[in-house]
Amino acid sequence: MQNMITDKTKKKIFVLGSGGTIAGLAASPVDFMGYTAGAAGVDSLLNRVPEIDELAELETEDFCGIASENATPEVWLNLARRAEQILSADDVDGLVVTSGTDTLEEMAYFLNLVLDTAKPVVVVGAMRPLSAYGTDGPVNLYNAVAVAANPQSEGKGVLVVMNDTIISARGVNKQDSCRLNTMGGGDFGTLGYVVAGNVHFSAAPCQRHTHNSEFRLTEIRDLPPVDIFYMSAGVDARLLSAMADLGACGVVLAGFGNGTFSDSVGDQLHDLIDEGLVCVITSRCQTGLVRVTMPGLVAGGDLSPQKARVLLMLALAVGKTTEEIERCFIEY
Ligand code: DAS
Repeated sequence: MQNMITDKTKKKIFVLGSGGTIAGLAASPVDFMGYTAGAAGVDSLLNRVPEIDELAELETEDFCGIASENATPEVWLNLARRAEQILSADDVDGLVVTSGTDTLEEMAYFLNLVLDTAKPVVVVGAMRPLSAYGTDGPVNLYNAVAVAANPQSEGKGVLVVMNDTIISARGVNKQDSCRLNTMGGGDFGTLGYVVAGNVHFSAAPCQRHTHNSEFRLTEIRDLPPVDIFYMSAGVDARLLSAMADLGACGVVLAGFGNGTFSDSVGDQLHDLIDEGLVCVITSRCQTGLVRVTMPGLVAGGDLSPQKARVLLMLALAVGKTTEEIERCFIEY
């Protein structure tokens, strides 16, 4: 379903599909779990909300049709390269990426760090498959296009739109396993609302992103392995050295509270740092700031463990020193 007549009074928004529940299909409209993620193409999503054509001139492409629990850093890299190609076209005013929700926050933050653009980029998902009663996908997509076509969205970095809410890629996190309001922004991630296509911003991101980022795709061949070590009472610290043995170039520690960990984990961290691995300390807590709790560690600030992993992979990919990585965790 495309506009046959190009209406130049409208922005041109490109919709790139990457799978997920938003494109999920199940045999029954009351089956919210047993669906095939990514089974429907972007055009069939658009056909479910024909009014979307009034918002913008649309062009579509199905990039991939995966469940995002199977997304990898390589998928992010390839999708980012395609996105940057699309955004480089003079007649494209913005980009919407449809995605699964399980790793949406990591992919959105990665795009936020590497896309060299000031054009609006909006990532959108859904919690109910396209085939379900009350599916949230079509309205989320309608709202995502409205945000991408809105001049106020320019220069704000990658945005996530779900459940009538506009959230920064840096601040967004999936908070609920199954409900429509799953995407939260923590303390500083929620930037505004979009209700039935009506966009209202109340905040803007502070950290560096997109056109103001130093990370450029042309300098990134691949993303080195970085693992997350999740603290729990009595956890076996040897798992950390196992990560190094399996080739991790860096480790993100999801510490307790303000970044604490057991003595045995501390001893292992010392060994990893001596072996040349970069270790970033974050917290299991949903919000709050983490400072360095042991010399040699890099403070993860208020980034979640999974977001810190994205930033550390990028920094290592372009050969940043530990001191430069400390700066990156302050600026991004
Ligand atoms: N199937 C999961 C995914 O693709 C859930 C979802 O998309 O919402 O991330």
